[in-house]
Amino acid sequence: MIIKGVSAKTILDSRKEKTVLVSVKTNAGEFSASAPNGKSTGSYEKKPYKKSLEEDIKAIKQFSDYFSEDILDKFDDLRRVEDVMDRQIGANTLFAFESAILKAIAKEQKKQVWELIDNNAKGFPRLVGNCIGGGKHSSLERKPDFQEFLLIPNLKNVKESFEANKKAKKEAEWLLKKQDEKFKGNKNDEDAWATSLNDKVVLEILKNLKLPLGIDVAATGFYKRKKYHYHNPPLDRENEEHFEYLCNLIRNFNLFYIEDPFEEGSFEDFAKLLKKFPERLIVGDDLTTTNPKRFEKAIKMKSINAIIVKPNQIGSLIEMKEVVELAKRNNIKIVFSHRSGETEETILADLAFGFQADFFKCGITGKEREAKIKRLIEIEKGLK
Ligand code: 2PG
Ligand code: MG
Repeated sequence: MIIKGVSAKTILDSRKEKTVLVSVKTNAGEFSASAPNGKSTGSYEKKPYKKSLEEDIKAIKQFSDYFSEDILDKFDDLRRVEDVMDRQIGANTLFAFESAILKAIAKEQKKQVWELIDNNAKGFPRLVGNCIGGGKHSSLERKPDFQEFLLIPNLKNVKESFEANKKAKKEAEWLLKKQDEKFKGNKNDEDAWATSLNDKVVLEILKNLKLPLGIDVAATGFYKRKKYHYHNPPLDRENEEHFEYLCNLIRNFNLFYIEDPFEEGSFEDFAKLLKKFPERLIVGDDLTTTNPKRFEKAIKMKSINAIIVKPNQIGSLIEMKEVVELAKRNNIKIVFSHRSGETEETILADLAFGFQADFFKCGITGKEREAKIKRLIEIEKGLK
């Protein structure tokens, strides 16, 4: 496949914030891909744009005919693109560019994107769906301190799990209406229910749904000057108190999945929690930011047994692949994940399936998130 031209433009994400869409022209036609935006971003994420979105758009156009002599025909050929582009554009633009290239290669070879990664892929990831939200993703004044309350069905296939999550989310709406007098069906950034109830009451409600439960504490979001500052109810917890509080919740609500339980620098606290609960998933997101260096440290310190993979945290799909390979070598579960500001881009499903992720964290409802889950179901159907 040969790139004959590259262009980029601004589009809006599900939060109506600007993001980038990159298009490549090739013999097989024109292919586009867009990048999402995070809000509770880890400080070790790569910058989404080198200077600004607008500057990235200008920069990428300057390379419009740069690759016209280069034949790109497999996933690892992205390395050649990165050797040139890495210093010119930010992570969002690089991810969108590389995704558009993968679509073009796949089309030319009459393949699907996931087949460029692993022809023999078969196992499908388990869905992780955000049902109720608080923290930075909720605009309510009173809200849970944790960012996400997640449903993680363990059913026969993706389709059934998707149906189960949608049904459970409806049931949660009804339960919220009974318990939260202010609740009128409000939604948060990820189309999860936005409630004014606190963490414990939310977990009490979700216990009724009879599905495996998880939380994304996104603890960096409420950590300042060595304390975790809870608002609902207001209480500043020292490290040790926060640790004990989480241990109690994990036991009482039988939490199966715990993402970012501590702020992003707390490799030791993660390790302590994992030691205590080796049979649960202790998941790194802001801790590891899809960065091989951060991940190596987490492996060395035995901080986590699962890692979030968000391609636009790092931009480079080659480095993302390194993260996936490190995870597989060290027996760490892989969770491919959306961002809170999403587009209708579906390549995340192909990447998750191609790289044989264990989990796919992508909300439950909302057209941007459903598009990705539906793409995964389409792959599943195609394999039958
Ligand atoms: C997270 C994500 C997605 P954001 O913390 O896991 O749910 O949020 O995209 O805002 O970083
Ligand atoms: Mg997270």
